[in-house]
Amino acid sequence: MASEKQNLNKLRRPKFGTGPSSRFDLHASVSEWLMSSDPMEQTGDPETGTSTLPRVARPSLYKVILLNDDFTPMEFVVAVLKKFFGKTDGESQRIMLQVHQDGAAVAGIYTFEVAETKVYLVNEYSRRHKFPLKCIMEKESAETDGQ
Ligand code: TYC
Repeated sequence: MASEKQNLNKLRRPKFGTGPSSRFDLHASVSEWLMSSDPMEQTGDPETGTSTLPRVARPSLYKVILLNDDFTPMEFVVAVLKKFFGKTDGESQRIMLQVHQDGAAVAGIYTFEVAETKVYLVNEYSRRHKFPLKCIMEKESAETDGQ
């Protein structure tokens, strides 16, 4: 009868791998390496409670701003706010009117790549519909936004 250890080995080793260079061993080394630099692992001094966890910077944020013009229909701007910025009908009406009255308004705040994509999609969508609606992005400034 097989010993307990032999039974355990049978369980751990998949059928396709036998020798030391098996896929199973490669898997084990890769997971070991991955976990060796786990940033979630508690380091530092447990006595003093001093943490040496790596500090992770918060990404910069960018305002996506819609600009006013004299030709784009109000309904088109409302539709853009709903389609590309996920705004409700009421919120879209409010933002559109703010752009109409003040010349510009923030449609949303995103990380760089998301903001860049929204700007591209909105400008392309407006161009294809032959409206001059323009969308720009601006880095959120620490001084002026009270952060
Ligand atoms: N000013 C436009 C009009 O009177 C409406 C408009 C609103 C256009 C917002 C652009 O981003 C805009 N038809």
